[in-house]
Amino acid sequence: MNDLHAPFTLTAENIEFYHENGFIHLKHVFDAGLLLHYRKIIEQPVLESAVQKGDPAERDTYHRAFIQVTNLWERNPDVREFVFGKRLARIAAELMRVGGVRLYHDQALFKEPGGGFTPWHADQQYWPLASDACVTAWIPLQDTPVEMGPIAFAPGSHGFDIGRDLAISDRSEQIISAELSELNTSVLERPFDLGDVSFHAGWTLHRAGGNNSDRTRAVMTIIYMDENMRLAEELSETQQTDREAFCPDVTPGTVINSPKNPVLFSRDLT
Ligand SMILES: O=C(O)CCC(=O)C(=O)O
Repeated sequence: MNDLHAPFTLTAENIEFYHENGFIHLKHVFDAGLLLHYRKIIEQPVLESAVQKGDPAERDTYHRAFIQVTNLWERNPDVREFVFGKRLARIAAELMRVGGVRLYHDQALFKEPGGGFTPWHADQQYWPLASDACVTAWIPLQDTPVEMGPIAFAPGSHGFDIGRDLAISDRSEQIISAELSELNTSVLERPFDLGDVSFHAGWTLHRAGGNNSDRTRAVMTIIYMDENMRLAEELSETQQTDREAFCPDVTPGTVINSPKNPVLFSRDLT
């Protein structure tokens, strides 16, 4: 369990890479056995949700891409222990060069066997956050070769003003992929070994291929934000929905410190 909390050494090059590219894929962040233990706990509610969603072939592109269950930490004390782990939270703070981080929310993303691709998008358009100091840890719960649909990134795209108003859909896939091709941007799609974790910034463009295997691609994500993050003053309809779900009763312009947004790691930077 110490592995959940003990510091992971990030180099200055790692932090520089994150700022330049808007993401980083870190090797061997966790022991495989630890993640297999948590997979058993996390998959229960996700599999129940998959049954309720019915036949993937009859869903739209978004719902064919993955089964999504949010804030599992509120349902299960063992998931809470995982999500409250200090190792990932410290990495998030160090990558963003902030003193500490709060939880925005967690989210399991399970791609079923034969599950569809995840269209190009940027996460932050959904989030009611006043700054871009937010990051998602993407934690696969098995080895994830390319045929299972690992997350893929457009390096440097956190600096592009592309598709920032597009919800995850066939349209976001078409428009963003066309604009990235026009800019000759490379796409980084790499296999993940169990224990690898990637971190991507709120505005980084990313997608994932379909799951062309006969196994479920189980992934847990944790979204962190600067501990001083404020609720944006003006919210789109989508951001309003997210605000009600993930930081209710927070006043626009004030620090997002609802009970759903605990500080998970903090250090003195002075
Ligand atoms: O896991 C996926 O298919 C997509 C992941 C994603 O969009 C995210 O974590 O922000």
